[in-house]
Amino acid sequence: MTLRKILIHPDPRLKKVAQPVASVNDDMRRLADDMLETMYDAPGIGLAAPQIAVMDRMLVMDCAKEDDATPEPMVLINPEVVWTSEERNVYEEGCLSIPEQYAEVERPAEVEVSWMDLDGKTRRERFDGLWATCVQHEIDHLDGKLFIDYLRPLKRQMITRKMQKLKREMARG
Ligand code: K1U
Ligand code: ZN
Repeated sequence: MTLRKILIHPDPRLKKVAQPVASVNDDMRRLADDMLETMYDAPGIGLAAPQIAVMDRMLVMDCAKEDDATPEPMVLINPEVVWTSEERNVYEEGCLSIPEQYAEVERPAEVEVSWMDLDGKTRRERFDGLWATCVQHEIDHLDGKLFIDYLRPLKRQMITRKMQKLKREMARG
């Protein structure tokens, strides 16, 4: 398994729509392992392939985040939201591609998602709570959308400027 570098906003690759995966093979399984390792190492509760510059529609997540919780890693290929609840939920979101910036985002409280698993089987499940927030945040990454795109333009600009400064500092070393 290999730790992959996470792209930091602003980066044109984070604004692109990822491509559907045709079939599951060993390369995809290795990519899933790398993504889970990268997510746990960050640490984070989700990661979408475009965040590591892979433009495939694949995401990983594990929202069982209590310290003593049993890990519940999930790998979703070609995920699609097939139902959303009327009820909405507000959660203070973060993003591994926008480090140390958090903001409240309102989304459907429950969603039903269909996807292909690593055995190539179609799965369908209803998510609520943090799992629902996380799966929507990750599917947005596959569509080139970031949580800051839900914010007022001024707040979004402020965060983008902070990230540009961070990237300049990181490049200087
Ligand atoms: O997609 C990402 O950038 C990962 C992101 C997922 C996410 C967080 C919050 C709401 C929706 C989606 C993160 O994992 S940010 C880090 C984080 O939330 C966290 C890290 C360690 C423990 C608990 C949470
Ligand atoms: Zn994110």
